[in-house]
Amino acid sequence: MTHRFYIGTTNQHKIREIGSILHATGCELIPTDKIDPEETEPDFVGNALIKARAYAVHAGGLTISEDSGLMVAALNNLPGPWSARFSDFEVHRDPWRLGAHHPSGLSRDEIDRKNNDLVLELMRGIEQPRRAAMFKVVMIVAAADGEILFKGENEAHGWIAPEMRGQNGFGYDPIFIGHNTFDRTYAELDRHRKDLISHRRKVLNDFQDWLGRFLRQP
Ligand code: ITT
Repeated sequence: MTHRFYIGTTNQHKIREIGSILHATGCELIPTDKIDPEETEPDFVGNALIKARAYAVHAGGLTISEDSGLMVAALNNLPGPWSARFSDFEVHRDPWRLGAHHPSGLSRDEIDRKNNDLVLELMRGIEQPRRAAMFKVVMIVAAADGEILFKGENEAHGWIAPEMRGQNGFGYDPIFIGHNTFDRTYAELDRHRKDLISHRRKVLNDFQDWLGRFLRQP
């Protein structure tokens, strides 16, 4: 039996990873229009709720959305919810915080590279064990009337690599070494390997538990 969900995101990499992880469960993902609602909250949950509601109401059916990002302990958990466009911000030290936002208009690939350069530069001189980091994700399923049916949070722990390595994946994958990836960055992993261990895989395990209960409802 096929279960159809709209997938509300502008990020093709998320669609590929979520689609690949859910493939065996009989879930089919239907891309929506890229309405790209403004993410105005200072946390992942708030922004995930904004996206899920906006996309579900727009699509008119059950919709999966997520907010995710990289949190680096030594940088006061930046880039955090600002991960996607981190290098468009001024970053202040002591305490670490974001300053003014200067939209660069760069493509996703270009800005991913600038984001990685910026994190590596900010981490210069910071040695292990102070390079700890994690990928965080909040995933939501919303109904066409905006009701929230599922909310899951999960994370994958690791640390920031000394330099960019690898060609696979997206975003911060070239600078993130998982605690279980034997010193390889996520971008050096075969995509199936990342799909087995990532924050997205973990939250989708929670999603599948919810889906089982949801489908058994009278
Ligand atoms: P939507 O909001 O349209 O879904 P987005 O890419 O802007 O797309 P987010 O606001 O959730 O999504 O930002 C997530 C950013 O966090 C993403 O652009 C990457 O820079 C980073 N990120 C999230 N998951 C990642 C992963 O698995 N590997 C590497 N970087 C990741």
